Amino acid sequence: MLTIYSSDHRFHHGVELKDGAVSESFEKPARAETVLARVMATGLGDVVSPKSYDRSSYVGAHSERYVQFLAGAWNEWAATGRTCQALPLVWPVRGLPSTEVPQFIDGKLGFYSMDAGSPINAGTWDAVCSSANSALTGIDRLSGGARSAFALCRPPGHHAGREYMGGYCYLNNAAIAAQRCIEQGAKRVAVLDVDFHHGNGTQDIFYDRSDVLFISIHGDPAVSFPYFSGHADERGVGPGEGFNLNLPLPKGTAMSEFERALLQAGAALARHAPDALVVSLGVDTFEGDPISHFRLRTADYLRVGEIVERFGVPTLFVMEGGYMVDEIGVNAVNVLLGFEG
Ligand code: SP5
Ligand code: ZN
Repeated sequence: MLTIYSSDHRFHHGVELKDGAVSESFEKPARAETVLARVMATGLGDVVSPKSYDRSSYVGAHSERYVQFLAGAWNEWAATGRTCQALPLVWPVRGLPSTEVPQFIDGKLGFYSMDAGSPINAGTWDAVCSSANSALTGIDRLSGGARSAFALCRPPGHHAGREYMGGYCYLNNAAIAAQRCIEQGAKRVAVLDVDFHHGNGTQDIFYDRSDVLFISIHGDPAVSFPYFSGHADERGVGPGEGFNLNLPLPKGTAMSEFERALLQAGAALARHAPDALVVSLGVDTFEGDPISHFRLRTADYLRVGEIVERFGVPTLFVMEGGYMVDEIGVNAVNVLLGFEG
């Protein structure tokens, strides 16, 4: 299987607020390096750099004004004299009346985010583009006839909605790839999200559409991030009704229950009969993950890949979360090796 990877991800590295203090983000450069090292060590296949794409390729999944905001956010922040990372600290929640975009960067950061989990520094935009471009290059390989590809994206994307960042995500790499697939003529696409966290951003982007089926298996939002989406009764709206499938699972879920959900996802996928499948591949379902609550083991990831292969659809794997840095390489690549058979 071909891997698409850019070392430009290193330009992005941030902090997060945890237990009342600022510390290095769990979402750090070593994550992608570990996965790449494992791709090479196992001889999974060639590794290529992403092609470059115009930023208009991100519009569709995202709004034009959000893409513009992201591209310019660091410069607007730095123009105020600050050299620290940019983080939002105020949000337009229920009850606050204004829906206008603020003129000042501190207000814009809140307007275009869901949490304080996506810091922006001088290199963030370049890294974010390289990540989205990896997914775009991957989907173009599928259009060119490949049966599968692996976009080793960093930063991840599935928490980023049409007009917001959050949860370590900025551009929704999987959604951008799925959207391109449709624009290039596919009638139906599916996104299957197996990251521990609900893919709220991908859901947001495709919620009113019937051409892109979104399925997410994740920790029950009653007790897990992102808390405000991912319930089973979120099924899509308007023409999109019935094309959003959430499969929340309790804390402590191990492979037997996870596998049952995967097979349920497979049945829904078969009914949709997509031309292509994008898998949002998070491995924070691992038993040792520092921020999540499932109990998958290293060998289970081979089985996940095997099951996805049996769906019989050309598949682009897009890297999402996974924070036990010593293990994410083996676990992510096990999915790909399981798929290869
Ligand atoms: C892409 C992705 O996996 N994003 C996840 C973002 C999660 N952000 C909030 C995590 C809060 C978890 N707090 C648990 C602390 C355990 N010591
Ligand atoms: Zn996650």
